[in-house]
Order: sequence, then C-alpha cells, then structure tokens
Amino acid sequence: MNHVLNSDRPDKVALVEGDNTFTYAHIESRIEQFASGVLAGRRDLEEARVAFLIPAGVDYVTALHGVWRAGGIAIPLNVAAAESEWEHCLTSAGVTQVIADAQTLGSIEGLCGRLSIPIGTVSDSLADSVSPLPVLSPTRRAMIVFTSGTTSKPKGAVTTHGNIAAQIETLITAWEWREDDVIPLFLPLHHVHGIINVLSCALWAGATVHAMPKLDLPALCAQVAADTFSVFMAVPTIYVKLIDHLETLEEGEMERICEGFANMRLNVSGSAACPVEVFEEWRDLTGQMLLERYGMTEIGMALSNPYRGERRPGYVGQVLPDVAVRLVDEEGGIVTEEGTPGEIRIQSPTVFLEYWGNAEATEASFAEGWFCTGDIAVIEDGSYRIMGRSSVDIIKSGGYKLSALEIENKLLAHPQIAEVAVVGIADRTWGEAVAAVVALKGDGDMTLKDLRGWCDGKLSSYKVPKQLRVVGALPRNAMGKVVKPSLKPLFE
Ligand code: MLC
Ligand code: AMP
Repeated sequence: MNHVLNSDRPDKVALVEGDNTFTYAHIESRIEQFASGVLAGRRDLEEARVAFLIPAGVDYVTALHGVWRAGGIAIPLNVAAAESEWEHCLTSAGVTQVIADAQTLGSIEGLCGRLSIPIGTVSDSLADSVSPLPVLSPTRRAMIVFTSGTTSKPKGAVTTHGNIAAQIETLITAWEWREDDVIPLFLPLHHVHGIINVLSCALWAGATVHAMPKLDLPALCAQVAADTFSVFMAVPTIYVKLIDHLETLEEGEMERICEGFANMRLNVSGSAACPVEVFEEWRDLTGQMLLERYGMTEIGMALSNPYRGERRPGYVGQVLPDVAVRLVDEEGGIVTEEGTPGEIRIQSPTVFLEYWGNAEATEASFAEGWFCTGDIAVIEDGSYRIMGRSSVDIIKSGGYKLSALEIENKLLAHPQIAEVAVVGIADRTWGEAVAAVVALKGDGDMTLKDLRGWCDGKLSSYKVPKQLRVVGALPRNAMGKVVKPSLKPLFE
C-alpha cells in the first residue's frame, strides 16, 4: 500500500522548506533510500517501532514515509518534550530505533544511551542503493500517536495504514483538496491535526506544503500578504493570536494580510471549540467564514461544517463521508431527537485499532463496536454543537489535550506540596488554561514563579500551570474525591 504520496506529477513541488524546494520525485527517492537504510538488509521491519523527533520539513516526511515503506510503525514525538515524557513513550511502545534532527539529537542522546536504543539522523540512514520494499496490507499497523486522556500517562493510539488512508480520503472529498493547493504547516507534527489534516492530505492531493519549524506570525503573515496560500488550517488559539497580531499593525499592512486570507479558498479551525466571537472577528477582518470541524486522535475527523453551504458559528456541522456518528444519553439509549444531548460515538474505517499494549483501555473505550469519545454534543437544526466533555480531568489548551492527572502527579513530587488539583479555566487565548490549586506542607508559601521554575524540564512547557492558588486544604466529597468544579471560582 503506497498511500499518501501523490505520484501523478513527479516534477511538481511537494515541499518548501526555507529557501529549498523539493519535488515529489525527489522526496519519493529520498523515502526509498531511507526505507532501505532502516531495513539494513531485512525484508520488512514487521511493525518495529521507530520514533522520530524532527520538525516540519523534508526530513520529517522522509522519516514518516520511510518507516511506513519499510513496514515499521512510525512514532512522531514532540521535539520539545521533557526527558521523562520521551522516556514514557520510548519504553511503553518498545521503540527499537530513534531518528532525531541535528538539534534535538543532543537532548535525547543520553536517554537513548541509557535505554540502549540506537539513535541517528535521517541522513545517517540514507542507503546508497534502494532495496526491495515490502508490500503492506491496509490492516498493518502504521503509526502511534501519544494522546493524553483520563489516565495519568499518555496512551499510544495505533492507526493502521487503512485507517490513515480513510482519514485522509474523507477530508480530500469533503474539503475538495486539489493539486494546485498551497498550505502552510506550522502545527506540531506529533498530533493528527498537523500530520493528517495538513501534511498528509496535501501530499495525497499533490499539493504544496510550506513547512515551518514553528509558528512565526510576522513571517507567516508576510507570505499570506503575498498570496502564497490557498488553504489555511489552525487551532482557535492561532486565530486569536493572528487577530491580536493584526491589530498591532499599521492599516496598510493589516489590509494586505487580510486580503491574503480573503483570497484563500478555505480557512479551517479545529482541535478545540472556536468561540463565536473569534468566528465573527475573523469574518469581519478577512471575509472568511471559518470552517469549523471536530475530530480526535483516535478517530481522525468526524464532523465538519460544509465546504459548500452554510457554516454556523459555534457548531461543528454534519457527519463526514464514510463516518457514522451516534449520540448516546446517560442511560445508554441512542438519542433520536434533536435538542437532546448525548456522548458522541463513532464507527468508521477512520477509527484507530487499539491503544498500544493496553487492551484494557482499548476495550473500555468501545461500546458495541462504537468508539466512545467522551465528548457531549447536541444536534440543532441539523448541525452538531459540542457542549463539553464527560471528564473534568481533560484540559484543552491551545489545541493540546492535557491530562490534569498527569500534571497533578508531577506536581505532587514538589517537596512543599501536600495536595494538588489541576483544572482548566476559561482563557481567551488558550481556550482553557492550566490552573493549579495546592495545599502546602508546613507554613511556607509558594508563588506561581516558584512553581513554574520547579516544573522546568519536568513537563512540556505548555503543561506548566499558568495560574496558582494556595489553600489550606482541598475541598473533598464524602468519598474523599476533590470537588473540582468548586475550584474554578477561585480563579475568577
Ligand atoms: C505554547 N504555550 C502554551 C501552548 N503553546 N501554553 C499553553 N497551551 C499551549 N497550547 C506556551 C509555551 O509553553 C511558552 O511558555 C509560551 O506559550 C510560548 O511558546 P511558543 O511555543 O512560542 O508558543 P506559540 O508558538 O505561540 O504556540 C502556540 C500554538 C501551539 C497555538 C502555536 O500551542 C500549537 O501549535 N498548538 C496546536 C496543538 C495541536 O496541533 N493540537 C492538535 C491535537 S490533535 P513559556 O512559559 O515557556 O514562555 C486534535 C484532534 C483534532 O486535537 O481535532 O485536531
Ligand atoms: P486530541 O485527543 O488531542 O485528538 O483531541 C481531541 C479532542 O479535541 C476532542 O475529543 C474534543 O474534545 C476536542 N475538539 C476537537 N475539535 C473540536 C471542536 N471543533 N470543538 C470542540 N472540541 C473539539
């Protein structure tokens, strides 16, 4: 199965990385060289797990596709994670090889040494001659993406080649991807928004991706003003940051950038709820009606406002092609009427296979063959509206899904902290911001600055609390469980 990389026009530019451009033919031959290199004489990697820590660019595409072609399972990791987070991913997935870019290599080399996992760069693995590559069936495992949830440690969601192809195809159809599309890629490449919706859809369609190692608003806006792009995909936080950035510019420059957005065929928002005000401000600035869609690591995308037709602010639209959605109420009954809320459950070829090495969690996440998302929605006038989540322990900050329990477990190791509860509080920029309530041992005090300093290197920086309240004791119910909803008012 050779999905994802378009082969219709080999001379077309697939990827732009800084001043360099790479054609489809060039990337294809690099992928084959890399696949041959990692095979190192074997016929098939037979689902060996190969992790990589590489920012957006030709090396990332080479590693992702190269591992796939060689029959391995690709595990894209966060280049900026803390060492203990990398260690959890490497050990829980039984990673046998790590590929890093020159910059990240130094940070993870020691850990790989300690775990006896060979590490190298993409260039190290490019074979001089190409060896025969295995033929892969759609049921073969292709990728593990680590996702936080209601458990304290992230779980590895395994998708097959068939799942990935289905996730791409549904979006190619629904959003009418085409060969002449050009899209910027600044989202992190260890989550499906960047990997599937942007990178993989574009490369499947034969379009061009401008890979950027990180979000750089002035540089991005300059390209937008130059009418470089036809499609733009981001999380709501990025639209908020763009709106704030545009408002700092002198009028002429702002107008040129807004015109660049206006000239695109599609602006998409997803990964977190897009506030109605953001939809309206973006429409007023650029004339673009944001297309909001809903998805999840385990299922790809499931609901979307229409490409052609009315896009309703505050709603995530209708069911995508080849996806089946049902809402299930608290008693386990299937919701049949508009206006009645229920948990979103999904059945589709896009739905993942399993959590790696965790049959219990996999089983618990399905009911009668339907994947249980934990998100609550309602249908109103034919459109789904997301009402919230069934768990208070999941926080969505800037599009990242964070586990309150994971952060609490880390903070409990602080020598001064006796008790801790982490909650997400409403925030204009981040959607939800991580906030910690702590009870201290002894009489000391703790400032937010102290706590953030202590967290440095122990947690990815986006998980570190942005607010802190110190209390005498945490409020608990009769079962001894912290009453989290009663903590949020402390931050008002
Ligand atoms: C960065 N920071 C965050 C943060 N991102 N804090 C909370 N939440 C976040 N998401 C903090 C950093 O820790 C740092 O703090 C400071 O902001 C500046 O960091 P930065 O890296 O320079 O920030 P920036 O580039 O502006 O990053 C913001 C962002 C990024 C929105 C571009 O968060 C991002 O790319 N988010 C997208 C995540 C994503 O792709 N999710 C999709 C999951 S898949 P300090 O203290 O060090 O200064 C999914 C399924 C679906 O959800 O439906 O798509
Ligand atoms: P992740 O596990 O990182 O893939 O995040 C998936 C979660 O993001 C979903 O379960 C939802 O809670 C949330 N999400 C994604 N898109 C939207 C959206 N458009 N509106 C509200 N929540 C969303």
